[in-house]
Amino acid sequence: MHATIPRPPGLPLLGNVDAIDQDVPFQSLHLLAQKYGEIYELEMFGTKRVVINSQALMSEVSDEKRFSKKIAENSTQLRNAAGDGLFTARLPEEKNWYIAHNLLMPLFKPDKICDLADDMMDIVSQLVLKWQRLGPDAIIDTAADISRVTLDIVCLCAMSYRLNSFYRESVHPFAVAMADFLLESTKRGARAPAVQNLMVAENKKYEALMKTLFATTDDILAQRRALSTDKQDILGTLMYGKDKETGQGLPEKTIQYNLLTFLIAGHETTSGMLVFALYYLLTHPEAMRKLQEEIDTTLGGRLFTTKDLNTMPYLIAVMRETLRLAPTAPARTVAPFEDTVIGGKYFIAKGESIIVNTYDCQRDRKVWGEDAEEFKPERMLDGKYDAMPRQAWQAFGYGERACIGGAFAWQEAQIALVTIFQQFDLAMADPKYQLAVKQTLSIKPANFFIRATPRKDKP
Ligand code: MNH
Repeated sequence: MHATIPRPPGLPLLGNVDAIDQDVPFQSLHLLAQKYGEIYELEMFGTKRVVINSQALMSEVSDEKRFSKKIAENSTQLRNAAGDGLFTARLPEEKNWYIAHNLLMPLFKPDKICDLADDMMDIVSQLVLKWQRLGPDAIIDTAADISRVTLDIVCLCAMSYRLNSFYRESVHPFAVAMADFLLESTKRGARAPAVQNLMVAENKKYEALMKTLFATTDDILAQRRALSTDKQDILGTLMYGKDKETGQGLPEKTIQYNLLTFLIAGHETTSGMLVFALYYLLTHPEAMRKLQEEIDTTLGGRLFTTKDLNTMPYLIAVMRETLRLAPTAPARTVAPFEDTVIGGKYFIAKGESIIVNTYDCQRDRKVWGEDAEEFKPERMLDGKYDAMPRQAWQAFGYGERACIGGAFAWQEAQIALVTIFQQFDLAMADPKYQLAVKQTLSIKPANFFIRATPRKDKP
């Protein structure tokens, strides 16, 4: 006999649509996980999806012989901008994924990513200059400035294109359009098509957002063609790369989908991670002190170089612990190839959505102990990270469809955090700030303001 998977009560027609707050869906998944435990199911417009919340189940559905990534309802909407780009491609049928994946994988190897360090430092220096000039009294919108960094970095590193977000009063219009697009896509994913069709004004606005997004990629492509260079960055590789086996290149539309994919996937996730890291460090002064000490001891005031990558254990522990408690891509969806049973008793039909609630899976007390909810970088030190149960930490996903940008983000985060703490003492603008999380697909702290005082005690 199979065990019944608990299901929160819902309205007959809508199922459990009302159980999910579409402004912060991860928060609803989290609240339901606290109530129902390691597994529950939701029904939306007649389709069932199972949500799993434990390390054991996450580990089980990471078996690529039994399960693969599924482009579920919310990601279907993302396909309006990201189509058969890497993140939203449907496998095995969308062959452009294999072409783009094979072409780009070599560019994302750690030694290739090292070549991007100067460009990353270039953008981080712009943040440093800004904060130095603002001075210690200014109240800084942390997420806005960190997003300037990560968006400009991915644009410069992947496409050799300067957005120059630091030379604008407000966030770049492209970034605004993208955030609105992501938010609206999430909501559309939860609406019945008949309802969506009636929302004429919303649909018009959505079309306009997509126009803005594709206008940017048109411009990036036009600029590159005008240059007639053979630069082998991500953009050049997408435009001119040919599949080794078939000699096939990527169609224009798929190139655009991939450019938007990199701008979406490569920017908000990393900025969320950095803002969460600052939040956790500012609310854990002892961790902040240890980190600053490690940076000062290691570098003695000189600039961070690629030789310093991965040489500071406490820094790495802070980053891992940040992404454990706040995996900025807080969920992913898989489905089984065949009817199957998980956890030894829960029946899942072939093709049915299983939402891996990474956020809760990475807070599993069975793995991390009674203090699982607490920020403790120490639990990632001294080989403890390598010794933990299989696949207990999945902030970058798992397997064939795992994040391609892991090494990119890891290097970027080290450069940004080291440089910030070498240059500034940070403080929360409001010492009583209570963490509030906002979600645009990925998550980040909302309304988190800081002050940055240039350090007088630099080594
Ligand atoms: Mn990223 C896939 C998290 C930074 C580009 N990324 C994923 C997945 C997770 C993820 C989780 C898998 C999703 C799924 O299974 O459905 N990514 C992150 C996090 C950070 C991040 C937490 C930063 C911190 N990602 C980046 C950066 C880039 C990038 C930086 C690019 C420069 N990510 C991708 C792409 C994919 C992806 C592309 C899709 C890979 C594929 O399916 O082929």
